Amino acid sequence: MDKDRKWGLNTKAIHEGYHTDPATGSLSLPIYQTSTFVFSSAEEGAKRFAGEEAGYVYSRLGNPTVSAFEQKVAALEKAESGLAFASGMAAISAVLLGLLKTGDHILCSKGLYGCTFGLLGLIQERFGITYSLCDMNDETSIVTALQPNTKVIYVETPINPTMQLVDLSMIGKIGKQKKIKTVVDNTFMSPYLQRPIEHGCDIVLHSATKFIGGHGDVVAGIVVGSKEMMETLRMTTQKDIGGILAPFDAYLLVRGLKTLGIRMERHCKNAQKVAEYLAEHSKVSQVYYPGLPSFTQHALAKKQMDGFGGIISFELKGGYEAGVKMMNRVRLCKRAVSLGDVDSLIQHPASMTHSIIPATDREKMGITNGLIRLSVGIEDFDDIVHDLDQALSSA
Ligand code: LCS
Repeated sequence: MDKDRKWGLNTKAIHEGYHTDPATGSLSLPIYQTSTFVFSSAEEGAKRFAGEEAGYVYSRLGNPTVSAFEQKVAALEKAESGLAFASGMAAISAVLLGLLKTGDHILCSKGLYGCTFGLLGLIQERFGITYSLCDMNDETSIVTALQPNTKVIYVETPINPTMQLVDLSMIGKIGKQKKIKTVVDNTFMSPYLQRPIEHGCDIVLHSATKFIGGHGDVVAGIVVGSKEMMETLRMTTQKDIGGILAPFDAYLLVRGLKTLGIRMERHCKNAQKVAEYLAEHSKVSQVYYPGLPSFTQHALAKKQMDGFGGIISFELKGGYEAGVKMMNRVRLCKRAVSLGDVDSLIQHPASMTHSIIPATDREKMGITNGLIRLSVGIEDFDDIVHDLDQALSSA
């Protein structure tokens, strides 16, 4: 590709990371389904192990199909380098264990995906790496919550499933001033809608299972950041814990990414209309969607997001019982966890994705028993609303 040109995100999503196999001319990325790579001589093998010569060695340390995926996401996020993992949780644990040691502290956004919360509890109990949650509404609340041993600020924005936002420029600035690494879980937005590195944050990660893959057929994670940080993680927590991505899964993700732009535009368009429909519905008491002017952080959403995404959370006037009835009546929307698929998915955070979090902590995060999360797919809008309408009539 023309190195001097600043390619657009859609072009990068299609072309970055792989440019026609010179040996065969294959347009599509080859799946290098191999565990190991043959050295042309003993000396070459020794040089590769010593890091004196570039080249593949063993698929836990790098694989060409996986590298193509890593490069594509790094380019989309405007990062120097990327590292792929077997799941979003493998990515998060590799980052936290790679950056922190016993005695360090992590300052987190007020809400987090349930298993991230579970991981934080585990590393606190077993390894003495402590954490605390902070609403992060303004600079003072963050600076006050920092501890002398805070080494990482870790945020989701929007937060799963409450949809609350964190100001990325604000945490990027605080991180730089205080020399604390800022880590952003960008799963809900995808690099098409939000690029935290542009706001001064250090590391961005995703559950690539979601919008990046987009088709509900792969579980994966990706981390991007500076070349130096990614090399450190590659040679420590990725190499020695080993939660690597399989070549076939990397192929599916590269394929999924080619349509990221058009998928995200459609997710945003559908979700905006569904959020407006729900906000007007007589049985709905609250709708949390950053694209609604009534959303408390709508101005921040417009500032840092290029679109409002595909996820909506809402509460019904009839609370939990009404929610169960509604969820049992959907026909087109699927009752399933995960999000960001082309299919619309509906789930109940308190009893499903966030059930690992004790009820009192869940309530502090704003995850009520009546909250329902809808990942709006790219089906025809009229069909989604038809399904929600008939399901809500029972609630
Ligand atoms: N980060 C966020 C924001 C997530 O939503 C998830 C999974 C993860 C990390 C972990 O990624 P995984 O290991 O599953 O690839 N979220 C899920 C959810 O909300 N429903 O099912 C999984």
